[in-house]
Amino acid sequence: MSQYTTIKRLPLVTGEEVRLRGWIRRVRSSGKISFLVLRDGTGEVQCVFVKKDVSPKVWTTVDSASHEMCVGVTGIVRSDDRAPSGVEVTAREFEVLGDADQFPIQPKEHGVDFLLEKRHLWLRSQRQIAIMRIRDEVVRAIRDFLHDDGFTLVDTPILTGAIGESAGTLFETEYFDLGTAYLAQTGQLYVEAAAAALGKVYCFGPTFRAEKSKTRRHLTEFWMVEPEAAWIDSDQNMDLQERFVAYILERVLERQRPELEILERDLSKLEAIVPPFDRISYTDAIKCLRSGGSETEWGEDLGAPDETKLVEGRDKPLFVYDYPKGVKAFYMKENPKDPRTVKCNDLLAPEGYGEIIGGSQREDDHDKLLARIREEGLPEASYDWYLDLRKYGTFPHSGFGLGVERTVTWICGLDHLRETIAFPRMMTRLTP
Ligand code: NSS
Repeated sequence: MSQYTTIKRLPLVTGEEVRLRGWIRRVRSSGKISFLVLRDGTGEVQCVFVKKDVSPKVWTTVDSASHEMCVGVTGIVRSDDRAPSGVEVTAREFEVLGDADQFPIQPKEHGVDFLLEKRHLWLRSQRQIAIMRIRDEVVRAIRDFLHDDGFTLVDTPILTGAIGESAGTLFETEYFDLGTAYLAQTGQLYVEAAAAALGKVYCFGPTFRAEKSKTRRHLTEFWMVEPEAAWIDSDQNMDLQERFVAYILERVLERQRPELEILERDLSKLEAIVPPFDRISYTDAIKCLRSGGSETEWGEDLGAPDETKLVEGRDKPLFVYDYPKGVKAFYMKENPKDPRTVKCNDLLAPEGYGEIIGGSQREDDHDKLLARIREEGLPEASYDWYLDLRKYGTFPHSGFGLGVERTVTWICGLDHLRETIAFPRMMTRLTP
């Protein structure tokens, strides 16, 4: 028998002899019996070695086995009601495929800096595996929702010639004879062009911001999905965001419950989130904050403490809409009812997780957009093509960007963004 079986398949072959391979999650021995938990990427199973039933050579090897070794196990599958997977393996043969002498991460408390240093090995922990699976489900839910809703994926460039969001957080690199290229902060300007071709589009990829902040909400490289749709205004844009977020949550709750349980996430908090979500204007938000003692004045951006205050006592995410022009990007549509503000929204997650979405209706008036580009001191020539969209068949359109890591942080109930991506990039971390 040379074929290997996966752990996931074991419940289908109870009573049979199988060969497994994987890594040792943990191993403990009483001197007469050894329990070894094996992980193979499809699941985990306990393998039991009884000294008197295996050869002396097998017993000696098992007895000296340590966690995270790569090993092969042969044995009989038995159903076992106490085991999480419903089965365990009575083992007969054992071989070491890859040693793991002195595995750096031991079953004890390690500081987070050490764990980040060993991120390539830390990924094997049960908690990190749960987070990666939830992230994967979030990403799949995003794609499924958009596909089913009639959006077409359009991949946008990472090397760009125009500033997408703000000049303050650009990564630059020399680009042959053409001067400076910037790593994309957003694909938005490009999906706006594609929306005039396809109606409903989205881009989904890594985006880059040279954030000099060391907060728990900022990465320098993060993944953002950016839907963009023709004909929808700011209110309809919020309707779309609401349906989108509710769908993502529903999918994770439906398919990744065991993973959420590993993370000890309070599921009732996530289950409570069904549309509609409350909406409050920036102006009302400021009133509300100031009456609660905040010093933030009308015209200033909301800080993280303000955001936390606003969602206090709320079970669902909260939309804050129509911010002052001065704190938002140049491309947002001027509010006809109050030109000091723009037609935009942030979506704040509950429990103090802060902003997970930024969206807006786009300025579709050529001259107003040009004036904004000038006001911001942006290099006009780089926006020629973007202004063309307002010269040739301009159309009302809106869109938004949802940050994957912020969303996963909230869904998983984590303290910090850094665990939601396999290899986080922050101001102070470029390796592994
Ligand atoms: O800057 S945003 O608010 N908006 C945009 O980039 C628009 N161009 C999106 C659009 O309308 N197409 O960023 C959107 C989201 C924000 O709500 C966060 O969830 C996430 O992107 N974001 C980040 N996540 C992690 N780290 C950093 N530094 C970060 N910056 C934004």
